[in-house]
Amino acid sequence: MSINRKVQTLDEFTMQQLRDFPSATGELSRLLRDIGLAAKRVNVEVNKAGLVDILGDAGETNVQGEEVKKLDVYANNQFMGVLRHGISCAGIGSEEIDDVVIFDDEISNASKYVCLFDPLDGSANIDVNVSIGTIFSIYRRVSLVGTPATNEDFLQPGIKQIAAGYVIYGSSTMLVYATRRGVNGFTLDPSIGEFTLSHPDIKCPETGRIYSVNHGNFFQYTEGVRKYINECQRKEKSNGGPYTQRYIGSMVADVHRNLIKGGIFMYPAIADKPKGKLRLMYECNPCAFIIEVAGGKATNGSQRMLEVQPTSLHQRTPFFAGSKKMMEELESFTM
Ligand code: AHM
Ligand code: MG
Repeated sequence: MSINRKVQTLDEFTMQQLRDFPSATGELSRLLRDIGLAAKRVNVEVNKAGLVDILGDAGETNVQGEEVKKLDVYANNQFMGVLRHGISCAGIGSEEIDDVVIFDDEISNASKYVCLFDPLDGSANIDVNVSIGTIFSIYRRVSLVGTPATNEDFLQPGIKQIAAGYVIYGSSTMLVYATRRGVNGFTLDPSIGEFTLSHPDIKCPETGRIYSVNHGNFFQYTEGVRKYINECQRKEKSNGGPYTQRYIGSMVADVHRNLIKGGIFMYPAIADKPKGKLRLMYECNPCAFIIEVAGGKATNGSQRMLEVQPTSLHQRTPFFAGSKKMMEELESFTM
């Protein structure tokens, strides 16, 4: 059997990147490999979710006061377990866990990174066979390597991310991650069980025709946001309009589509969620980082998302992200 040398796996890709930086230790590559491994395990369970008795509520509420589905718990445990047993992560913060988990053993204390993740985003879509995802974010510790990680290591503004990415469990399973050098997408090839480079050097189109927002909340949005949505609907054909509304309810899927095709994603503040619904550390910052590296823009409505100084692990924020020109168009109505 001939080997297709054009196919580059996630491991091969990260190793190759390492070669360009002979002084690099390989810790980030190992961390990404660990995340890829956990993603593959979660993917297996997500794919058979309709078959086995893993659906339904686990009978717990998470720290946000929301119902926890069994797959959320499974995904959380997989990511936490793989990172704990790996050698490249000093601790984690998870949307499913109240406080950070500091691994505090000799090997973990010697690693320079901490990781934050939303193990399974789009929980409302789990039991209806709609795409869901995992989102992750990697920071370099500010505490001394060799000692246990601290809370401060996690509460860093998004601009400090070393890498961020997501896994989308959809019609195919993809892992997309960004470092400052670029955004690359890998599709899971089930025949060899490896993520393979399928979308090298992703760039977010400068403009697009898709706007993604929960229309049901329309009358709760600020006047500026409502005016912008009206503008999306009224745009003249000669001006690329009218735009198309697409909203899956799994941020990873919405952001991924808009990243590839061009578009804007919005989750503004609403009456009963005055700070928005999405979490700064687990959802918005990683997506903002990816979108920015790909050439797009991301804000909380008044400030660049990545510059927001976090004050608590689970804090929520309004979120707007996407193609640069569409974001500027939005800002002309809201800022
Ligand atoms: P989750 O973390 O409970 O899954 O919630 C986050 C999800 C996002 O993926 C999605 O964009 C949003 O919630 C949808 O919320 P809504 O149904 O209010 O539009
Ligand atoms: Mg989530």
